[in-house]
Amino acid sequence: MTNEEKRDSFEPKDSPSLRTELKQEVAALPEAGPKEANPSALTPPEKIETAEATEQQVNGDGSHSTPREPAPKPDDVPSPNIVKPVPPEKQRRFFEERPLPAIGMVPRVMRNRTRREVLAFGIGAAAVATGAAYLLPQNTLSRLGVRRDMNSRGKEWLLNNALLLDDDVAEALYSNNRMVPTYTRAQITPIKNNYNGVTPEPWYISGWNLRLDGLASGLSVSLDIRKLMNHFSVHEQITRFVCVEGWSAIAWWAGLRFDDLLRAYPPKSQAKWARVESSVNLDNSGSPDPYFVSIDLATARHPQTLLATHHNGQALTLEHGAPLRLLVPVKLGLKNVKAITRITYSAEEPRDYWAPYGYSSYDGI
Ligand SMILES: Nc1nc2c(c(=O)[nH]1)N[C@H]1C(S)=C(S)[C@@H](COP(=O)(O)O)O[C@H]1N2
Ligand SMILES: [Mo]
Repeated sequence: MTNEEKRDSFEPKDSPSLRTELKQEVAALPEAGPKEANPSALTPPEKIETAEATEQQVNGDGSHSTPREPAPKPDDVPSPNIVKPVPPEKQRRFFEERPLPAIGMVPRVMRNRTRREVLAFGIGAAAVATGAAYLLPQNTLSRLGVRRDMNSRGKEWLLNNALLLDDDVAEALYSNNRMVPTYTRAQITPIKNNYNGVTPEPWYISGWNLRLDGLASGLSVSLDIRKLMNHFSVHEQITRFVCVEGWSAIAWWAGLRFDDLLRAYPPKSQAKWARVESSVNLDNSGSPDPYFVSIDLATARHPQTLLATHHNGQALTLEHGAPLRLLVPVKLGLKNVKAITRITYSAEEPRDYWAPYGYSSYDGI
């Protein structure tokens, strides 16, 4: 069997309605004319050469921006039978969201930027005050309970804690009611395969199931894809996917809500976190390298957080995480675990694959 056949044979045979429906919707995608298929419409990230970018590359410390994830090339664009690149509509309605320019930024720059934006948000003023307390007027400082005559150790403590504080501020600002923008089909853009290591071969597909641990029942549950697709309603959404490396894509996903899974298989009462893992993940040389992230349960319950089974109307390809991936548009791409094999609920925040590389584990956008 070829990989293609294996993938096809794995798809549940008894959910024709969803599949036909999704296929039909794909057929409804507007045709891209020859001019529109021009790769220039694919908005490749602009290369920004900053001192920091150079430093990051020279260090080559295995961090997120090293050659393990090469810059997107035109070849990374999915073949046109998956999704036809469609340029933004010529005339946008006034209130419609404009696409953000894709800007290449190294992770560190991006992290700082995210922080700055969080801080600029208003409540973030408290975090700014923590970092630069000695610049603020005395009455503001007193309100914050900070004495102006701080010694340098005090300042150092505040600066160190400012970094942690803005994750907290971001978390405090988080709301399950705040939706990320959704887009029209005409705004869909190509999305690259961003497996940091080697894309896994389809060997795991036929025996795949999702294991759940940390449940209220105290049991381990294994669900196959048929069960997941038949027992939960399907939600679809076209949302922006943002990678910390500085590219983003507008993509159309469908799958079940993480929230529905949580309701059907409730976690133990103390649980506040989910560890979402792909045990079939490979490193660059093809050796096993499990990929895992922490997701707080509030984020997991967000209505736009999906366990996606489909992309652009078709079952997920290996490149995008067949048969089930996390789609969490309120978080950076790196939290969107592909080829999930296991979800474990816990009271304490679990470890995150990227934490040793200096990433915040919050990774909100
Ligand atoms: N299993 C697994 N999931 C993963 C990754 C990975 O290396 N392995 N990379 C993450 C990163 S950094 C990004 S940006 C997205 C990319 O998703 P895509 O390949 O579908 O574009 O997947 C995320 N999920
Ligand atoms: Mo990423």
